[in-house]
This record gives sequence, C-alpha cells and structure tokens, in this order.
Amino acid sequence: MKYLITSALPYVNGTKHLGNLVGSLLPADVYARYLRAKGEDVLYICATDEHGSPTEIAAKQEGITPEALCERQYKIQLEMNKNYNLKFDYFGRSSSENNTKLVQHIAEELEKNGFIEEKVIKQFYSIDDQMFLADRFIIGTCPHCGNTSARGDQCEICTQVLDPTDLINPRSAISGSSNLELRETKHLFLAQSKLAGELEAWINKQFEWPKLVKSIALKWLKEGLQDRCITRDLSWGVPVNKPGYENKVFYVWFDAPIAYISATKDWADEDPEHRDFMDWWGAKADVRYTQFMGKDNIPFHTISFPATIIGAGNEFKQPDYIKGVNWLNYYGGKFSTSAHRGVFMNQAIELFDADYWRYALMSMIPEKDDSNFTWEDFAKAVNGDLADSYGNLVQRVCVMLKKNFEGVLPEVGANGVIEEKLIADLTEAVGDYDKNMKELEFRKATQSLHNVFMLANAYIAEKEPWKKVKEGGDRVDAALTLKTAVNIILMCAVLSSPFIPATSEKVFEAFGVQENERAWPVDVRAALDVLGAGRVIDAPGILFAKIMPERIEELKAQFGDETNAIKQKGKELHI
Ligand code: B3M
Ligand code: ZN
Repeated sequence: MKYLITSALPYVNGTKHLGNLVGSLLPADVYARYLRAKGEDVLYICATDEHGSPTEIAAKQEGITPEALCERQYKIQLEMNKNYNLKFDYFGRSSSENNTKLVQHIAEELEKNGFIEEKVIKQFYSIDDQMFLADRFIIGTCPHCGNTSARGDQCEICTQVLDPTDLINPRSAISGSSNLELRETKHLFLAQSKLAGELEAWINKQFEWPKLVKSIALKWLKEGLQDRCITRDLSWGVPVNKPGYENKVFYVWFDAPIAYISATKDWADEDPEHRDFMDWWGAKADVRYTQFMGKDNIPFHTISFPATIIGAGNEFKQPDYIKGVNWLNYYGGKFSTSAHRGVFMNQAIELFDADYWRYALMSMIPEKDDSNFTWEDFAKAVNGDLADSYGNLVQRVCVMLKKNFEGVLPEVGANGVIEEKLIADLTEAVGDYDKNMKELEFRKATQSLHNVFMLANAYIAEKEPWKKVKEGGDRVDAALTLKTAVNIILMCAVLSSPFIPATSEKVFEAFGVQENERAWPVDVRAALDVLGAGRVIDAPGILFAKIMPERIEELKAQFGDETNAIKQKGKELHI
C-alpha cells in the first residue's frame, strides 16, 4: 500500500502565522516524514491556492497583474517551506495548466451526469467599488451566532458556511460602503441536493474519522444540502468553457481541492520515473489518502469536494482519513496582523531554528480543542524536552566517551540486568510513540517521545559511568553504558526525525551514520547494537540553547502577551 498525503493549500496571499503552520502544513510534514522513516512509499503534495477575488483585489491595489502577484508570492511560500524544512514531494500551484484542464474536465463530467444547473441569481454589486463582490468581500452579522464581522462565505466564529445574502447589515469589505445593489447574474450550480444520498452513505462509512471532522460533516448533512454556486463574476480564475460565461470563472473553492489531483499530475509529468498520477488518485488505487486541514476547511473537504468527485463519476480517490485541527490562539486571543499580536512565520524563523518551532508547535497542536500559544509553553518545550532531556544527554554521553575512550566505541561484554530492563522499558515507550504517530495523535506522540528521552537519562543516572571510569572503577561496565547510550541516542535521532529533522541530521553526521543504519527501530534490542566497537563518535555540539526568563519577557514585550490579548478581545466584541 502507498500513502498519499495532502495539506490544505495555503492562500497565496494570506497571512501565515504559527496557527496556519500547525493547522496543516506541519502535521502533514511530520506524518509524511514518519512514514518515510518507516520505509513506506509516500507522496506528500501541496500547492498554493491562487485564485479568487482576494488575489485579484490585492493585485489591483498594488497595480500589478494577478499572475505577477502569484509568481512573487509563490516564491515566498517556497522560501517558507524551505525555512521550516517542509519536505513536499511536490509543491505546485492551483493556477497551473493541469489544474485548469482538470477543473474544466470535472465540470464537464458533472454536467454530463446532470449535476450542474444554471440559475440566475441576485448578487451584490458594489456601486462604489464598481464590481460584483465575492462572498468573502461582503461582511455583516452572522445570522447563526451574531458575529458582527462575519464574511459572506463563512463565519469564522461558528464555522457555518454562508451565503452573502444571509448576512444582516451587509457592507463591502473593500471600501466599507453599504451602497450595494443586488443585481441579476447567471451562474452554474453544483446540485448537491441530488448527491446527498450518496454522500451520506459515504460519510456514514467513515468510522475512523476523528470526532471533530465527523461531527462537522454530519451537522451539515442534517441541515440539508443546498446547491452550491460554483462560478463567479471575476477574471482571475479557471475559465468556464461555456457560451455566456466569458466573463466568469470557477469559484476558488471549486478549483482549489482539484489542485491536489492536478499537482500530483504536475509531479508525475516531471517525474524521471514517469509514474502515473492515477496510481495514486485512481478510485481503486491501493493507496491510503490522508488530508490535513484547519477546522474551517472541514465542510469543503467532507461535503462539497467529495460531492464533486461523486457527481463527476467517482474517477478519483476520496480521502480515507481527515485530520482536522482546531485553532491555535495567542494568549487566548486571535493571532492578528493588524493588532500586531502573535508571531508570523517569517518573524519566527528569525528568532529560533525550525526544529525549535516544529517540536514546540507539535507539542501544543490543538487536536481536541482550541489551544494557546504562549512564550512560557514554548520555552518549556524547548528547555525541558529538547535542551535538558535530549540535547544535554547527547552532549554528556559524547563528552564522556571522548574523555575516557578517545571518542571510539569500546568492545563490550554482555548486557546486565539493568540493560535488559532498559530494553523492555524502551520497547514499551517506543511502541507507544509509534502507536500515537500511526494514529496521528501528535500531542501524545511528543509526550511519548519525551518518555524515550527520559528513559535514556534514567539509565545513565542509574549506571553512573562517570564514577566507573575513575581509577579502580568498573571500566568494563562504563564501556557498556556508553556504547548503549550512544545507540539509544541514534535511536532517538531516528525516532525524533519527523519533528526535528535538522537535529537528527547533525547527530547522524557526528556519528557517521550511513543511510542503512537509520532504520526505524522495530526491535529495540537490535537498535541498541547498530553502532559497535571501533566506531568513531564525534560530539554534534550544543543541539538546543535554553531560553532564559529575560528572553521570554523580551519576546512578550515584542509580540504581545495576555494583557494585549485581553484588550484585543474586548475590542473585537465592540466591532
Ligand atoms: N486556501 C483555505 C485556507 O488556507 C484554503 C484551503 C484550500 S484547500 C483545497 O484556510
Ligand atoms: Zn457565526
């Protein structure tokens, strides 16, 4: 079986704060790296989500074309991917030629199968902005929860998908003008109501989906599926091949998920082995497909995209598992560019290396509920888990080996009782870790990884090799302890590589570890024997620097903290 992984496509022009990173790109990367480390055949695909009015409007404001804006932003996204060590097999673009073709193909199939309807609707035209306004550019009060700045496509607070005409007191998000007029315009609709039966049968079969995802999907079904308008009066998007639609394009939420498939085709087209993208996407392909996304994206991935695939004749694979992630907040409030609160991806990487962020964010990933980023928790994860339990262990062991055995692994005798107990304990801890990773329970996985580090520390503390290397001490036992410890460190480097890949590389390099010596530890006893007598072990240097209390205060002053967050919350209530 092969594994296909996609993470929600970042908007080419959107803000990228830490919540966006931990909401989809990072957990998907961690999962892909985990599976690759286990030797699985993995394809991790993503792309920039480029179409729609936000891009068109941003480009207009800058006085450049949408193409130029996307080109520039795409490069920025690639840079970000590199900085955070996100290892995609392919990172494409939703504006690609393959996507245009595939979107048009899928629309034709839907039409052939009787799931496209044409309707004349009334849509908001902004007289002051001189344009039809896309759903998200109309703001007003959400009829479901009362949020006074709900967008016309979806309410961010209650996640309800909206139609702009649902909003109470609508106004233009561009100019703020409420000088809006409902004008008649012709559009294509996806007949979701006709697909409800098949969709429901498919959703009901998803026993594995996490609660959050399933409950959102079921809530939608229960409310009854409405036909969805899939075209827009815009010029930046996938053209609609139909007379009378020359000035219209497909809705961005129609074309973006299709880019998962077309980006895979882009990858296959460039693949030197000429693999067929349908080996991954064919409805019957022997593939396990996992999607990652923030919770606001769940309705589109459990309802409208699957309905599109079903309606177009089930040519392509549907997801087996959907990892939906809640919001990561900043000290109880939202990350906000305008309020200068929270850390954004470009700033964060200037402060600390990617591995600090990758590990700390995954240790606080909002899996069950929304969770908070705080500098205190960030420092706790870095100082406690990474610097003390792991970095310090590596440093101590390497220094002792260097000082007492010239940095070369010595010959050792048979394991003692303590080593046997250690193997049993590690087997259990590694098993827990592996189970959590397999089940995509990342928060728990970081805890069980930490347990593995702790067992290694407890072992050294119990064996006290620093005493035994002294004159008259049991050097044979010290040799066994250090050889065992070096191998545990190698095992830790393999196990932790999905979270902190750059650090693992440093350890592999210092220990001169070959590719074939980096296998996932299926059997702990064998793993503790990978590096044997005669191996030269260099110290990789300090792996993690601790974050001191003064530094935490500085960071809070620079990026905001609870006082600032609470103030902001109050402000939000009065908008
Ligand atoms: N670009 C929304 C987002 O980044 C959207 C995801 C598309 S996935 C096909 O939240
Ligand atoms: Zn709402």
